[in-house]
Amino acid sequence: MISGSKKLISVLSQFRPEGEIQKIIPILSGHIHRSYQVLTGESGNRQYFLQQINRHVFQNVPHLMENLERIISHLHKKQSAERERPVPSLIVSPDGTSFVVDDEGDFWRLFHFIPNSHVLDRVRTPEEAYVIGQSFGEFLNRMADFPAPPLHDTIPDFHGFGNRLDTYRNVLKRDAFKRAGQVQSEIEWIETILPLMAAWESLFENINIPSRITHNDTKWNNVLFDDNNMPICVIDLDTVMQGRIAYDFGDAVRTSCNTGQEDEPQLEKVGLDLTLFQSFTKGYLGPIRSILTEVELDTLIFAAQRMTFIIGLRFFTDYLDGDTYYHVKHEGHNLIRSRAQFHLFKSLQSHSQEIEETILSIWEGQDVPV
Ligand code: GN1
Ligand code: MG
Repeated sequence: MISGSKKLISVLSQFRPEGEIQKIIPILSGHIHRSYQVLTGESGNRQYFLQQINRHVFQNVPHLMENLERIISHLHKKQSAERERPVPSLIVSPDGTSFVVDDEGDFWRLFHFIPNSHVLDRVRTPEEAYVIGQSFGEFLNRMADFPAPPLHDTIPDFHGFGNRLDTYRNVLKRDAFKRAGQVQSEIEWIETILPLMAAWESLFENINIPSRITHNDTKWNNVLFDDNNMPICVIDLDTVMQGRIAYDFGDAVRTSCNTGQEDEPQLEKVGLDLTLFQSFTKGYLGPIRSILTEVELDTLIFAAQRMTFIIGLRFFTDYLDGDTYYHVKHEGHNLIRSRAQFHLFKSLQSHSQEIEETILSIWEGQDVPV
């Protein structure tokens, strides 16, 4: 029995997947695209991963897909040179393109679903934090010799603080949904943090931080695991472009080393888990030891605070703006997410000494438990 709309089936058939379509199962974990697992073949034993690309977030989908094809091809070459590990792979439609456009102008793509794979529902153990760190570190290492020409910026100035602040200020001024009145204490708190953020930004601009290809969306659920809970590969490659290691490290700490979920409403459950942080950092720094510069190392110390504030500000902005960017489960979801991020930011601030000591002692090779 097929569950799924006519639209999905018509899009899928343009890719000519092998076997008859048996089942289309929505996957609800991402905040941006619409994703589905597709089972085909007599017993539904062939699997695909279908995505409707969010074209409001990614405004030049042909550029995005050109990047993705080049990144996947690079990772495939690395994979055959190293150990045998699957990487995501795209299905090319019979007319030779890796995406199709439907009659409403929406873009779709189809991947092979990596068999027996899953993402964690959260990071619970130091071992998990370690291998997530290692996976993102290895990813950076593999992309370090990515050949010219440069990748397109799929979202311009994606992690730029000035950019995010300008958007916030404009949205707040407009207050189109009349929500600002209820969140005055957050608005006032944000103002108190801005000088610190501005100081970090001017440091970022004035020191010579190498710009390199980074993942830019290093959430723990962008690492795929096998049935033995071993990592398979890094997924969600849409924001892979020029960036800073601090963006990747900071966003991964924000998501993988939090005692609570990203949208935890009970703030007392949210905070930095130092044990997970130690293991994550140990896993992360290993594979990038040969490429990380001293200057980059210094930026890691405030990276988690910077990214947590920026993502919190993005959730908060989207709340004020009527929830148009992130998928939400209910009204107020973005506000809950932003409050959890701001709370985590405070926890990171209160642990800044331990964060610095952990990073430096792992870097200097002193033993820190996994
Ligand atoms: C989005 O696609 P997803 O859910 O992995 C967002 C990230 C945010 C994240 C917050 C393109 O990531 O920047 O950190 O939500 N991706 C984009 O959970 O905006
Ligand atoms: Mg994503």
